[in-house]
Amino acid sequence: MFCFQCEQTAGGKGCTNAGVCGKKPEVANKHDELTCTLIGLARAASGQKTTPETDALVMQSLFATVTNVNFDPQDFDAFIQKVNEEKNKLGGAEDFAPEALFHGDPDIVSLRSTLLLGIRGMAAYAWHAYVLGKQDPQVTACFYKGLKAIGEDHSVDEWLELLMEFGKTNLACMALLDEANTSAYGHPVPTKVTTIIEKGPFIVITGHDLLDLKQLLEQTEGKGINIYTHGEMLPAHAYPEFKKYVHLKGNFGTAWQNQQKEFDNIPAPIFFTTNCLMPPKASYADRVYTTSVVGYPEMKHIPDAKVKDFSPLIKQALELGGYSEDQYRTGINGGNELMTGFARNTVLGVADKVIDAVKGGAIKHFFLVGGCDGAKPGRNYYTEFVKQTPMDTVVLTLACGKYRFNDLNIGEIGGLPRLMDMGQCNDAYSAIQVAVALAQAFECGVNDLPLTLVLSWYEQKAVCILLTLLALGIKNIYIGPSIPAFFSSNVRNVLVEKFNITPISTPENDLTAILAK
Ligand code: FSO
Ligand code: SF4
Repeated sequence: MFCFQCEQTAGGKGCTNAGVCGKKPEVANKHDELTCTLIGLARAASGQKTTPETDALVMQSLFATVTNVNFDPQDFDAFIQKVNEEKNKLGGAEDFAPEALFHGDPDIVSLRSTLLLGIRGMAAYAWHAYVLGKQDPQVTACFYKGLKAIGEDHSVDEWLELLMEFGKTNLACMALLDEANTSAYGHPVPTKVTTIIEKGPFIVITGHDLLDLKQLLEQTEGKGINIYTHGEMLPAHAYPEFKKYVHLKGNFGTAWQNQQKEFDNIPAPIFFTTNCLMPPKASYADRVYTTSVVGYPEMKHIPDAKVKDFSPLIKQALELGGYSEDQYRTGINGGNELMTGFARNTVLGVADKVIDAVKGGAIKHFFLVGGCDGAKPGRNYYTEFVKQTPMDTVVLTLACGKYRFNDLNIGEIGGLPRLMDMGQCNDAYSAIQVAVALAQAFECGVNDLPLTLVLSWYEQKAVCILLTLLALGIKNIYIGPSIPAFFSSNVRNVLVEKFNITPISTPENDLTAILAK
C-alpha cells in the first residue's frame, strides 16, 4: 500500500505497512483500484451525457476514499463492481494502472495527487448537496474532467492550471452546498450550545450530513431520547429548522481525534454520518452506527433510503438508558458553552457595524483560524494563537479545529463576540463571502484587507478548500501543523513563491509578524 493523503501520514512521508488512521493495506489497495476504475469510467464518459445515477456513484466512490470514511473492503468491492458496470454501459475504456498512481517524477506525482485529493474532498460536499436535491452541472462535469486528466500526462504549467480551475469549481460546489443547507434549514443564527449531557437516553450524532440529523430528529421526537451533536455536527444547532426540536439538547465531546476516549463506555449509540471515523474500541463498538458511504467491518449500518430507518438506534438508546445523573462536561479549556451560527448571513447582516469598527480603529485585524483538528501535540498552537490575539482583533473560525478554543471566552468588540464560529469546513464559503464583501466595502483586494488565514489541515476537504483559496488569489496563508507530504519540494516552492504560503512557527512569532505588517 501507499497512501500520503492526510496530515498524520507515517513519518510525514507516506503509510506503507498500514495506515496510521487504521486503514489496512487491503483497503488502501482497493482505494487505488477504485480510483483507477473511476478514471476508466471518466474516459468512457468523455463526450457522452451521464445519468444522475452514474454521477451519484462517482461522488459516492470518491467520498468513500476520503480519510476516516470507510474501512470495509467489501464496500469497495461493491463500488468497483458498480463503477465497472457503469463504465461498460458507456462503451468501456481502459482503466488507469494503480501502480502508476503514486509513482514517477515526484513533481508530477505531487501535482496529480493534489488534484485527486482535492476531487475526493469536493465529492463529499457535492454528495451532501446531492442528497438535498442540488446538483450543479459544472461541479458534476469537473469530477469526470478531473479524473480523466489525472490519467493523462501534462506539463507542470498545465497541472497548475487544472488545479486552479478545480479550485474555482470547488467554490461553486461549496456555494451549492450552502444553498442546499440554507434553503432546507434556513440561515444559521448565533446560538449558544451547552456541553452538559442530561440524564436519560440519548444519541450522539457526528459528521457533516444535516439531512441525516433532520431525519433522526423527526424519528426520535416524543420518544424520551435526547440528541447531542459531536464534532462537525455542532453548527447544526444554529439552523432555524433544527431549533424546532427541543430534544436537540447540546454538544457531546470535542473533535474527531478524541472519540476513542470520549466514547469509551458511553451509555448511548453513536451515529457516524460521515468522517472522521476511527477504529472503534471494544468498549463502545456495539453502539457504533454508520450510514451512507461510511463503513467499518462488523459495525451496524443504517441503509440508504429516502427516509432512513433509525429504529435500531432508537431501540438501543432506550435500552442503554443514558447516564443516571446529568453530566457536567466541558470543552478542552474547561468552558461549558459553545457559540456557533456566525455564517455569512449573520456576519453580513452586521457588516455596517463591522466596517465602522474597522474604520474607527476598534477592530485592527481579522483572523480566520480554522480547519481540521488532529492528534498532533503541535496543534496546541491554535489554542495559544487564539488566546494571544489582541483584544482589538476578531477571530473567525470553522470546521473541527475550533474545538481547540471554542469554549474560551475571549470577550467582545462593539457588541460582537471576538470569536465567531462560521460552521463546518464547507462553510469556508461563508468566510470567503465575508472577505469579498469587506474587500468591496473598503474598495481593495482581499489580500489588502487586515485579514490573515491561519489554517489547520488534516484530510482532503482541507485540500479542496486550500485550492479554492489559491484559485481566488488569496495569499499569505499560514498553514499547519505541517506542510502536506504530497507537496514535493518543487511544488512547495511554487506555492511559497506564488502565494507566500507560510508554515506555522510559534503563536508569538506568527502574531508579531502578522500584526507588524
Ligand atoms: Fe474535521 Fe474530519 Fe470537517 Fe474533516 S471532522 S477533519 S476537514 O472530516 O471535514 O473538519
Ligand atoms: Fe496514512 Fe492518512 Fe492514508 Fe490513513 S489516510 S493511510 S493515515 S496517509
